[in-house]
Amino acid sequence: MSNLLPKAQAFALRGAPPFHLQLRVGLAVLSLFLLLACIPAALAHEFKVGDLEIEHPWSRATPPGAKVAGGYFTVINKGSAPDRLLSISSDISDKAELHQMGVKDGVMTMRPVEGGLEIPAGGKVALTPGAYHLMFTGLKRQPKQGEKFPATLTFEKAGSVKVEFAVEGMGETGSGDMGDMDHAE
Ligand SMILES: [Cu+2]
Repeated sequence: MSNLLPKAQAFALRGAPPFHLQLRVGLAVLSLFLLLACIPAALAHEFKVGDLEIEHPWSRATPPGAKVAGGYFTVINKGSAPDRLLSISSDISDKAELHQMGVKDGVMTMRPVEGGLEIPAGGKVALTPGAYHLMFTGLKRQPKQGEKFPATLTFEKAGSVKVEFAVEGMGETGSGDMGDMDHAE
């Protein structure tokens, strides 16, 4: 009895935590490590340039022989001045154009956006099927589901940024289907 107490005190003074605590800390560190290891593949599909964040660029697999593919993402402007998406380029196609969907005389049409697409200060613009979108025209090959292909977006103020478009399934339509739309090349 008189021996146990000084030992316990000495133990406490050395500051070594009890074994079950060490185990818990060890497990916490391990699970944090595993969590961080998994994030880049699953979630971190986001790109930054200047005050802009480009979230989840995605495209769609295309049938053999298709000459166009859509491109979609969201741009968030955290700055206090508007910016403008001016151009897009990618090795996957000859050209990439900014398109705008609209209804003219009851018919859905799309036309190129002239002068770039404004990203308002403190605001965001979503490029989605059925609204503003990118059109990769003159495809050199078919994007395949599950792959990512690189592209470069150029903004008036923020400059250029390399992004990767994640290719989703052919049936992926987002908020509206434009699979039957005729795309001028
Ligand atoms: Cu289009």
